[in-house]
Amino acid sequence: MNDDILRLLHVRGDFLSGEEISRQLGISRTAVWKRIGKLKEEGYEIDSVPHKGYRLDPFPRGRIYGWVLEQAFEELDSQLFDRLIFAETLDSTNLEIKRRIAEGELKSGMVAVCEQQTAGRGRRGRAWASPAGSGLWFSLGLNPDIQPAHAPMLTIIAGMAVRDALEALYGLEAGIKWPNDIIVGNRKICGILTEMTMEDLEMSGVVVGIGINVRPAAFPEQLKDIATSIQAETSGDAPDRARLLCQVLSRFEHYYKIFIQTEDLSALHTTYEAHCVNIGRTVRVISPTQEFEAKALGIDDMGGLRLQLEDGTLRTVTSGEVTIRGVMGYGK
Ligand code: BT5
Repeated sequence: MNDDILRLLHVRGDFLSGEEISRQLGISRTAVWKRIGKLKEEGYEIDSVPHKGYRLDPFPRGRIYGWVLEQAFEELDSQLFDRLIFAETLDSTNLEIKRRIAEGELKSGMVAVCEQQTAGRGRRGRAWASPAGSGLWFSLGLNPDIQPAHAPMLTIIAGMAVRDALEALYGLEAGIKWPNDIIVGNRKICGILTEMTMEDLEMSGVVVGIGINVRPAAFPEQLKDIATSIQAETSGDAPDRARLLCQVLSRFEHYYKIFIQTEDLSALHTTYEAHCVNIGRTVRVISPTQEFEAKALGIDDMGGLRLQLEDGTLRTVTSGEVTIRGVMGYGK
């Protein structure tokens, strides 16, 4: 928390008069008033009541407060994640975790969260729209003792964790679109980007980046028919992002412990398939070398999508673009 007025209001936890703030900080009351106005403009939810003073909303929805996140993270008492990093603005939380890994800061697991990303990333160099106040943009840094080829399975686990959290907290019927999208009503509410970091030809860490749209945002025109958010789907209050983060982390940890025992999805693929929207539908697979349609049957223990071609041939794809007619604007 870099603003001393915010710190005072947070510590107080109730109304604090302008006079008291001006006394404690040694600035004039006009200066206090002006700075409060600026903080409000920046999105801090501060109540001003005549004769009582100012109070910071204890349940802020419009923006993420670092100390609220920290408190929720401590209460989570995770065995996997030992560190939380919060910054107002980052280029990308995936890049932030990669920098921390390069600095040797990764122990068991770390989490980086920010309010806005200036260079949010999707797969294959695509951009991820990450404006302030509208999403939960975060990345997990992990150090699993697994083969690098198995790291992409963490995308599957993260998808399951986000889906569970959306259902548990908001009653949303979210589906997983293999491999890395979470959708609600045919629109994308969350995307996942898993990357590896290497050092001396060894895997030095895995970064799982998760972007969840929380509130409707001024998205670029081309996303209007593709994207949705928790608030748009629930018509409720703006979701509490600290709570959402902790719910996803706790579900992730649950599935991660199961995954790490066998280093595959043998104990998880049935649960995954129950929520995977591809299953039973005709999908179009687009790879750099070919394009074909097939029926999706399920996933295998390595997280690949099992397919049946029109002539009955069975095939498994491990990566690539897979579209489903009518989902996320495809084929409309
Ligand atoms: C993804 O890529 O879906 C992975 C997105 C991962 C984002 C998180 S946020 C925290 C962490 N830090 C990062 O820098 N990234 C991760 P892909 O499957 O390639 O989908 C990208 C496509 O989704 C874009 O080309 C757009 O069509 C669409 N898109 C972009 N922003 C979106 C948004 N906010 N909501 C829904 N769709 C979006």
